[in-house]
Amino acid sequence: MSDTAYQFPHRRYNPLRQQWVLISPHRTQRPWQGEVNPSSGFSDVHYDPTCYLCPCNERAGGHLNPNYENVFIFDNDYAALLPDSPAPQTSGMPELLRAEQERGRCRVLCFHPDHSLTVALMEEQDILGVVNAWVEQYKELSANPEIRHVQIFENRGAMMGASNPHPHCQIWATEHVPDEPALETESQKAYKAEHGSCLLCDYLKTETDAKTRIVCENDEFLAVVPWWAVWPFETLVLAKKHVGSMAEFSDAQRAALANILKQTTTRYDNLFETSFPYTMGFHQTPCDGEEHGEWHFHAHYYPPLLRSATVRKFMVGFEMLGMPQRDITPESAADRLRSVAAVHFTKK
Ligand code: H2U
Ligand code: ZN
Repeated sequence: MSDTAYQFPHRRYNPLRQQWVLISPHRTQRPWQGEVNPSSGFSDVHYDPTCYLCPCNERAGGHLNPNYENVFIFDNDYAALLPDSPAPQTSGMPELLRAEQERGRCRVLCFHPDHSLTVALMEEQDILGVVNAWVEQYKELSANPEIRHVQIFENRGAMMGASNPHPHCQIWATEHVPDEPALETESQKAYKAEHGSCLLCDYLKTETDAKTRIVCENDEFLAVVPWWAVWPFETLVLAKKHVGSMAEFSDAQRAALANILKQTTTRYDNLFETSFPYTMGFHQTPCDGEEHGEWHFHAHYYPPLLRSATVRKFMVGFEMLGMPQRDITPESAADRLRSVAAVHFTKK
């Protein structure tokens, strides 16, 4: 497809989610009289006595946080999953009303004792400490025979529903593989069976050759606005070597992951000179006891902002009832993320 063809509505295929996305580049021209969200500013509060994640503070249920100095991990006081929830009573129920037991664990991981920091503002060495903690958590939780999948994710900013600005992520370990990674497993397996190669290794090569959607990279990781991006400034961070999970990372890959996360979030912040909101998370090998040679480690960033720090994209209307749609092309989004400074604007 030539560059001019991108100017007209067309649809693109996402082979990981087996889903089409409608691209309507001209629609950003339309006037906006809808909601304008307050922009997410930066905090200069390093310790907040009312924050339930700051060191030495009290959490729900009277738990006291230690005076932690780097990362701090605890079981979520409002866990969505419990290790010992019993099977629901289903005998005699109509066939269409299915339910299953779902045991699991939910943890919260604080990245740093400083309440004001974000990944973009943290020192790379401290982000490496977070990466090491993720690896340990993934290893520990996936060794549990009742756990089939470990989802590590971060909700950043009030716009994405984060309940607290203190830098943290969540870890949900579940008895079943959730729908998104289950779909990606199926897609990667089917691709490997058909082509004899890895879907994301082949995609990585395609993007490296094309160059137009690359945002940033280092020796071990590549960040691109994927061909099939749904969110305006969505990025996909791909391991350059075929590796299924963090558990297999070398020291160089751990350090490089810390680096690419800082690079990506810095560019996000620089785009609208704001603390850029997003949901991000890692997709990696399920721990369901099966061989998963098809799995290729990656991270998805799903940020909601569209045209400024205050106007977000809504997934409503046609997108809820038909299919996802985007207004700016992935190529122009990548171009904009590439052209902002690589160094954080507040630290110039
Ligand atoms: P989010 O900002 O992504 O919502 O994560 C914060 C989590 O912290 C949330 O899942 C938990 C909430 O249940 N939490 C506690 O475990 N203890 C508390 O005292 C408050 C919040
Ligand atoms: Zn705090």
